[in-house]
Amino acid sequence: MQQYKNPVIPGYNPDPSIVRVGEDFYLVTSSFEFFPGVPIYHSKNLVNWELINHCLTDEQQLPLAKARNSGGIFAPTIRYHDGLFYMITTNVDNGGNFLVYTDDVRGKWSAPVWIKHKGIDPSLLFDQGKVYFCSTSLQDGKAGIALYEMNPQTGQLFTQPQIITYGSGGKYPEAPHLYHIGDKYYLMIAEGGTEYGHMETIFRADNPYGPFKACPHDPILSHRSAMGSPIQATGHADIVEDQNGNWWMVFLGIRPLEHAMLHNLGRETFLAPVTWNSEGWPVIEDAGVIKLDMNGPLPQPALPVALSFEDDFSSVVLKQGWYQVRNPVTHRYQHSDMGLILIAGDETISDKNPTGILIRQQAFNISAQTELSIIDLPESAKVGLTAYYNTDYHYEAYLTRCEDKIAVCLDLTVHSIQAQVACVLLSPLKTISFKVVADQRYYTFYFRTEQDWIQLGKGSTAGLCTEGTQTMTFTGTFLGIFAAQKALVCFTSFQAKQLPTDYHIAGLPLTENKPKLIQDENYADAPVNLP
Ligand code: 6LW
Repeated sequence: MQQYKNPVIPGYNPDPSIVRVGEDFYLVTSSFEFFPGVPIYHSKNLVNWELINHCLTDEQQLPLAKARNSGGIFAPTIRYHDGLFYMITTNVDNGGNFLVYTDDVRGKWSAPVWIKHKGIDPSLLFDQGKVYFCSTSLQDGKAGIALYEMNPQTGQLFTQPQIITYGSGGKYPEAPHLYHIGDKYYLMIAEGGTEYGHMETIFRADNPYGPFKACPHDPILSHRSAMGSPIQATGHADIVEDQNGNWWMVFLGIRPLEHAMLHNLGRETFLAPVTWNSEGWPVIEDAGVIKLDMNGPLPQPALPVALSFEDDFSSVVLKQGWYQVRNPVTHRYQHSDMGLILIAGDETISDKNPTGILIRQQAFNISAQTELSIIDLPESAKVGLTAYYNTDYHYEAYLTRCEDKIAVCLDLTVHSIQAQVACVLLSPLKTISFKVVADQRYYTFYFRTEQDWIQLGKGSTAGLCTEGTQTMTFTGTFLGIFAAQKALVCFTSFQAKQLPTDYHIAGLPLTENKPKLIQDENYADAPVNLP
């Protein structure tokens, strides 16, 4: 038995689905309005996961122009059969259910194969020469799980939809996966909705069409009664047997802020060992409640995890891990020997298609910094660093030109409220660096024109949390760089690194949001030189 830490894939990585091929595990998560779509993670030990590719990497596979905030790509399922990987998902704003496939999981996936079924959370079972497709279904206003037989190469559905369960009574029966284990068919679903009442339930039958009987100790996983737990909203799971015959469950969960039932990191991917009781039903930990520190018979030893990301933009292609909001306008991004050039149009960062690249925030205590050099900064143009949730929730420190003077400013946007909380005039300059330090209370922004970082101001972490958004959202916070309103800029570096959990900046209260020297442990001896 080895120890490991949850979540195994931190940051916004919801609706995980997993498959094993030999000694390799592949896991996909949903991606909503972000490009590229459906990230693919690889692991040998189920704990250390590397982002290796995406299933959806072009506009034909991933039309996002019409995608709402937290619209676009919902939950995916990955399966492997006869040398081919299949990924099936739903574009809820353009086309509905579709699958793509490939014989090289690290390569290009096929064009979309569309499937005529209205529902979400599609899944596949390859079984005894047949291919079963199941998904949520609303019949006569009643939510259930529908099953079909299909041809995965054409998307053709051979049979009429058969409702195989309405669930165990929880709202939103969804995220179905059908498994043929031993001489039984197991149907596992999520119920309760992807909030604090979330749960995972399982049913069993002698054939794929049922009748399905519920597991006597359902829900097999739920934190709905574990109020004190630092983990909440667990559910939407998939299971896999490892090469040693041990079973594992991956599922989503959230880590609310210590001081509020709010989460800014999104729904993350968690792992739990599965044991089978004498009646042949799965059992997860202590009555379906899991912990941050876990033990299990990992297929290979766990390695230390270092959450950091670095890019000197020397590569001609964007590094895995960078995301854009909806389909990128490719001519706005140019690789050069100096770095990554962003060529903004008239759009702002609140636009549906801002010019910028983002990485997932994977830890509460994290810092990100970037260095940039100005090529052209017309009046009102903006370039800088952002903590970004979606078009309506983002904080950014940026360089701009107002009345022909150069200034660094901090804007906070929450709902339809946009406030400029700091603005400092600077002498003309060519390069500048920005930094943001995040913790459970604040995103604190800094700028540097010479040796010392100067604190610009803060935005509250609570303002970038899923529970507070004005529409239902499913994503999490990103950190990244942007250019807006005709700015022409070259970013020369970007680094993000996890900070010690006890890392804390002796900060000024939010109300005093104007630039002032703040001593923090890293810059204890920094002299003040405000312009
Ligand atoms: C996912 C579904 C869900 O497809 O949210 O609330 C959707 N439940 O299972 C997006 O994550």
